[in-house]
Amino acid sequence: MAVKTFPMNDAYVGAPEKKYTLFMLMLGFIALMVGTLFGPLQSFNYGGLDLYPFLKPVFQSYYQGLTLHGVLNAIIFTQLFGQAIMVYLPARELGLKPNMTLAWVSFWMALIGLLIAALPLLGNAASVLYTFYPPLQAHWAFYVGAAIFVLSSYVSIYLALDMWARWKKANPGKITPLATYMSVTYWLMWLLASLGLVVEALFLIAWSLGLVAGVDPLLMRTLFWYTGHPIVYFWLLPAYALAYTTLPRLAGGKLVSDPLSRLVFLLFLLFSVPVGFHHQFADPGIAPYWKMIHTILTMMVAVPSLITAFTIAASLEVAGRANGGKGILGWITALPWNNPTVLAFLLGFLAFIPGGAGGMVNASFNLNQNVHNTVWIPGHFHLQVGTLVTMAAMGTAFWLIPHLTGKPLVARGLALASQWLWFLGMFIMTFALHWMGFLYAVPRRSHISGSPVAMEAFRDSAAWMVLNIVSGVILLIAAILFFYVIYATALQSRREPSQVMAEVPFSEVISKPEGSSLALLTERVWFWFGIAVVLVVLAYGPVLFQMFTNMNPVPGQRLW
Ligand code: HAS
Ligand code: CU
Repeated sequence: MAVKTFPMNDAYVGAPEKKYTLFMLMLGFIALMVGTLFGPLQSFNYGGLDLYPFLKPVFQSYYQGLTLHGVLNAIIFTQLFGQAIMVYLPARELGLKPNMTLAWVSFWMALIGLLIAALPLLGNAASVLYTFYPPLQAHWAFYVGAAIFVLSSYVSIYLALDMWARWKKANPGKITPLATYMSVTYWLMWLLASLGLVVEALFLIAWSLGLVAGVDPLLMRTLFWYTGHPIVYFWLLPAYALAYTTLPRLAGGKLVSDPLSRLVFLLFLLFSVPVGFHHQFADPGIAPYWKMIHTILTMMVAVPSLITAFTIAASLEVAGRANGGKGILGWITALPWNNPTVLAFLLGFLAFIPGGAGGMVNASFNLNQNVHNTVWIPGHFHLQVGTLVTMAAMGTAFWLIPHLTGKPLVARGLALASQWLWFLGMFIMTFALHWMGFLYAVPRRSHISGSPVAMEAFRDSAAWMVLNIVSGVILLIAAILFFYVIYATALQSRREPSQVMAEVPFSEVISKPEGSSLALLTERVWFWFGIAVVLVVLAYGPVLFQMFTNMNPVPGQRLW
């Protein structure tokens, strides 16, 4: 009888992509950990409690803390998570290895870019917040580091497309497997979406090096939001891909429809980009009809999320009924709430419902006037990226780290507690922020706790402010529990063969792609990519042309 031997001390023999994925993932979680530590300081600020004076001389100001919080959480962590998941899922699904040399190139570019950008950030020479609106001007190293970091994602685009092309060649005429389809459309969307940031980075680098005397703030804002809206789907779609391809199985059921799931990713490819003016409703210099066109296109890009709400809820119902759930709502209690991964997704999606509804308010041209630049907006996006995306990443880490390392999850109870607390903390905080913004117009990105005048002006919102303090404490505890669990898991010396052999828990599907005309239609990826490019040219071309030919350059300022 053949005996199966197992290399106990090297989980990566034959699967070097596991090591790459682990490194990307853990670098992302380190960024998230540092960024998250500044979170409670922000919520305390909106609770009227200013702890920043105690952090001197290490950290200089609220704005430095806010920049670190935004850059590390929203730009660094999210991209690294995408680079881990959206390369690893297709590799496993297709049974192919990514080009490992380039995979490591992307890791080192990300790390080096991050370190270069970190120096001015930590030295308070780049406290320009994560949107870096000129005329605020950071040290050149911040822009150069950020550019190298973002360019590392281009290597990931190549990795995914290369695996897809190899598979296509070996399987002519076949429909691309689902996770790979999601990865391909995701990376193509990012290829198109990132162009704004790349062009803006060229201007900002030249400006900060003194090669040009000024840049046009409106043009820079427009280039930023060209990327800045679709970037939110760049953060979201790895969470969606995991929700489609693994959550139904983890919950004990099946994905209801493969073709419908493809359609979702195709719609994101088409509509993610030509919508950026919904961040610029208050900006002068863009005619209202262009803003209205972007409002309509924004409503289009909510459609794939509404389809997702249907498909994921239906798949969860299948799971709940398979687990013995009866009646109209009995399937919900029959879901495996005691599985920390499933729990994280369920709670994350629950938060995404009000977050999505708030997004529609923001996108409605005229309603936006009531909430723009108030703390309603951070309330909105902490439900979206701070809750769903982050919880999907945390929940996935609970099976992925054991899968990659062969080391079993430690302290499962604490893992569960971390997710309940994270959800509770985010829910309380975002609830308070929405009302403070809506009822009292409390401004976002403002060091109100450091200003007696502001505290007096917003006295009426004191009850909501208390909730911010409470949520900051809860979130801090949640973060400590979560990071303890993942580091204790990854750093232990125990490995279990069963964990290393475990497959990615890909879901089975009920409605398959074979024979589906919808699936065939979505398979023409390059055609759809071409349509996406045309949409972008139509929605942005004339406005950008006008801006590029009427620039009003201004010199840089350092206001902090
Ligand atoms: Fe947003 C501002 C509009 C989605 C992130 N957004 C922001 C900012 C960020 C952000 C970071 O139109 C601030 C930028 C800054 O610094 O200035 N957003 C939208 C719209 C959507 C949307 C229409 N946003 C997101 C996502 C984000 C994100 C996703 C991150 C990941 N947003 C705006 C607008 C602004 C804005 C304006 C500018 C405001 C201003 O004035 O500055 C839509 O994509 C939302 C669609 C979502 C839905 C929800 C579907 C529900 C689902 C859950 C199903 C539940 C299940 C649970 C399955 C329609 C999928 C079952 C559970 C059981 C227990 C059974
Ligand atoms: Cu947006």
